[in-house]
Amino acid sequence: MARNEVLYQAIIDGDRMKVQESIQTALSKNQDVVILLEDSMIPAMREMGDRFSRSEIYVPEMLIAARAMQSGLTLIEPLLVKSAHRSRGKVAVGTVKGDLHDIGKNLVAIMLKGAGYEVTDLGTNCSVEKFQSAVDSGIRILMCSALLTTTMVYMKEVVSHFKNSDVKIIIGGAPVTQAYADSIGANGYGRDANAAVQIVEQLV
Ligand code: B1M
Repeated sequence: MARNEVLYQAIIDGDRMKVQESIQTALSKNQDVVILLEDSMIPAMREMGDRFSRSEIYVPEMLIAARAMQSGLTLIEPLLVKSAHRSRGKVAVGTVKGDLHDIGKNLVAIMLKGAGYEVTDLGTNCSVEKFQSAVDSGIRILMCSALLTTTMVYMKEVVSHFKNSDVKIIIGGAPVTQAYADSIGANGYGRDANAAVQIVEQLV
């Protein structure tokens, strides 16, 4: 399906109302919600990153676009989370210490809920202690997200902390790669939110 230009532009413009309107219009025409997400919403955020790299926009514009994106995600979440009758297991998701990016992490949480997992969202800026608190509550699968090259290194600390335990750690985020996951001894790497769910299924 071609990109939904109205939705794409509304995220870039940070126009929350228009984001919601265009999603509703698309859904009323039976357009696929996953395609809207992958072909229009995520590319809009990528475009904002490219503009930021070229110094055409600054942090406030990125933030406004992120809020518009999040308002769209909130609207489509119930459609992505199909009703699961029985819990398939518990996982915790969090963006690592020093990192405030949460859209990718939220998407991972939504997809996991959709696949029937009970998800504890630890939020952003998660220290080892925060991940430990999830483990103390009985969770054995931790999902760590990072969007900055400066914060992805913290994942190594999380992995080291749980090294001699039965806790499984899956990592992901734009700068993260399978090679990095292997190098720090993580149990899995997800290229995107769907891949993250597949890795959890394999571990469970
Ligand atoms: Co920031 N930012 N940002 N930013 N930001 C990036 C990441 C950047 C690439 C932009 C750029 O320069 N082109 C750049 C990082 C460069 C680098 O490290 N190499 C950057 C920078 C530099 C910064 C600041 C340092 C800017 C500054 O202050 N000077 C600052 C850092 C703040 C901090 O965290 N301490 C900053 C701040 C912000 C905002 C707050 C303004 C805002 C975030 C708002 C929010 O999240 N609530 C923001 C935004 C919006 C972006 C971009 C434009 C978009 C990120 C996004 O939401 N993408 C981003 C550019 C880009 O990504 N191209 C950028 C959409 C989202 C769906 O994708 O999160 O990648 P993503 O998630 C994907 C996959 O990565 C994967 O699944 C998702 C798709 O299904 N995934 C996982 C993610 N987590 C996973 C976990 C898994 C598995 C898969 O398993 C556990």
